[in-house]
Amino acid sequence: MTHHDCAHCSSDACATEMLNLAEANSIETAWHRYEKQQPQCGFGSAGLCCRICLKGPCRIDPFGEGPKYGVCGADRDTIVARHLVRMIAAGTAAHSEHGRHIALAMQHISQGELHDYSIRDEAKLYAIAKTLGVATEGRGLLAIVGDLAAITLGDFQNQDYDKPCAWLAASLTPRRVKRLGDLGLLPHNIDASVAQTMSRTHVGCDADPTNLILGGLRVAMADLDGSMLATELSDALFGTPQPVVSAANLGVMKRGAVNIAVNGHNPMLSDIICDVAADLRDEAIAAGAAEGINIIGICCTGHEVMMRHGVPLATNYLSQELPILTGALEAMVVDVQCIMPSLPRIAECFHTQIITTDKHNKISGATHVPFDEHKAVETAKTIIRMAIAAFGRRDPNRVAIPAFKQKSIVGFSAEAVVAALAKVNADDPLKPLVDNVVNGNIQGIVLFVGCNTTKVQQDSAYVDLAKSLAKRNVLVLATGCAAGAFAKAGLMTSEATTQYAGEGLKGVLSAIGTAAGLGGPLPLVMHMGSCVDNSRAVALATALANKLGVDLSDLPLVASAPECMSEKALAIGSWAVTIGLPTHVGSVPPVIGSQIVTKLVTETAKDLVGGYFIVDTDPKSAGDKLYAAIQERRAGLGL
Ligand code: XCC
Repeated sequence: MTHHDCAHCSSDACATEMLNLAEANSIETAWHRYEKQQPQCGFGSAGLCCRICLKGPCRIDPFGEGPKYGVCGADRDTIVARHLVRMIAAGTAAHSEHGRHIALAMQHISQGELHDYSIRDEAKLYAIAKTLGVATEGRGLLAIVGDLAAITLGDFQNQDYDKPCAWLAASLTPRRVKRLGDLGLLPHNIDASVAQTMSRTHVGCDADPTNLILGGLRVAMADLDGSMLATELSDALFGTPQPVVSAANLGVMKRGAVNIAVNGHNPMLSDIICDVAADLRDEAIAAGAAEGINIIGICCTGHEVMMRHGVPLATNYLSQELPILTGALEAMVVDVQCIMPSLPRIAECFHTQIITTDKHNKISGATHVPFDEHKAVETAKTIIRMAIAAFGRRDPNRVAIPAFKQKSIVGFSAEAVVAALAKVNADDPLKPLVDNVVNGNIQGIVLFVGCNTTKVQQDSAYVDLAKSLAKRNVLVLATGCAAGAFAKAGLMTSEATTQYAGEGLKGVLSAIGTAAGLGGPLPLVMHMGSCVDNSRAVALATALANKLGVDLSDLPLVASAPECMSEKALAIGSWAVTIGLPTHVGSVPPVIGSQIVTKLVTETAKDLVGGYFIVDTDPKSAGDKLYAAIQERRAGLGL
């Protein structure tokens, strides 16, 4: 194996420590594999390699000297646009499949099945019913659950093309619903939007890049719909997050415990594992683990249980292989999305069990324990007992848990933010936020989303950008692996606010944090949850826009995905643009092979929907551009 400068790979101290260990033991990680992939294909990077039919692959010469058309006649613009919108559709399918799973669970609960689940947050259920126009007066809980499930599943089934998805229509600002409706950008059906995107990008169909990109924005809105319904219904099922003190980074693992990581996205299993772990504590102790069972999170399912149970976060996407290298991980339980197929290969060198659970997703080398929500507790117990058995095979001499972890205050759902603001002004909770935006103590709001990529030093772009914007009094929100980066870097603390926030922002976060009884300022970065939970930020922004009587595209609100990697991140970025946000991406999507597509998403979109992409790999100049976009929005509001 080639030698790495491990500090260059990641800005996370634990990751660097584990990467040095990987080097010493010749264990290959994502960073090693990335190096072996160099140089990566220039045609693919520019989006100019078309693999849609078997006459291909066709390549368009980026410099205009070689072929200009694929065998079918598709030009560079069509090729780039088709592949981009297919990626957005895949992202939409992923988020929405997660949403469907939750919606079906609600339906089954309403039918008296799924005895291991209940509606833990009735207040949230009633709030959703109000939003979706479901009657509650004098009705039983299960009847309401059934109606909500039916309306939600309608978003996967409606065949009336002109009737927009119910969740979007009920949740966005009236102006946004009208604007996107007029443009034909409000999807009628999540599944149909994905299928139609696949259909129109089949060989010989849509060959107009502008039309294709508009289709991409439409299917991206279906991603937002799927995310919204997944988040909101999960809250009803498992509880709406409230601020809780937790911890992040590999130092959360315990030498004396059976360590079980939950990795993936869907809370249907991970939430039950958290509940059941307490019941099996004595079995773990009997097996020699004096500290019992320690559940830790990775990626978005980690955020789901961190936000609701305070479960500590071990790490985020790019470093998901590294907890195994501590020699103290008994099991990693995975479900869907962003799970590295390399995990079983690394686990082979240790005693760790990699357990796949989703009925559609298996990984060779892993043990498959199919998850059935009808037997959720039973499945969770089986998995935990496998981990307890693995503890007996742990080699104590190989245990090397990094000593480092950071305190993290998490759990800022839109409801939790409003509740904190209500401590300042009970009659009009949003007023303190509006007043401080107007008087400039808060210049604007940035939502950090997305992943890690080997193309950026892990977490560094997030940390640099957040510090630079917070210093300029921009309120920072985060979800997904962005939130993981901030938690590990210690930016979800009151101390970080004191250290890094500009004076105006610091004053506001201190006043609210103190009034809300947090014993100090609100954290510098507010953790809003997993990637589907980006809809929480949309809910908060929509409430703000409605209060001001403006549209989302008028707010000094921007989004940034400086280390984005997945197709889901492209879907999120695309709906962020479509709802009107200037949206930064820091790893370049495969679009630069087409000037037309690049111009469409970075410039023309602004006239059409108000939002647009800012592509910039340099956090410093990206921060300046995001800040300038915030100032432009402030000027538009007369601020
Ligand atoms: Fe996946 Fe959600 Fe990206 Fe992280 S941020 S790498 S999509 S786990 Ni969602």
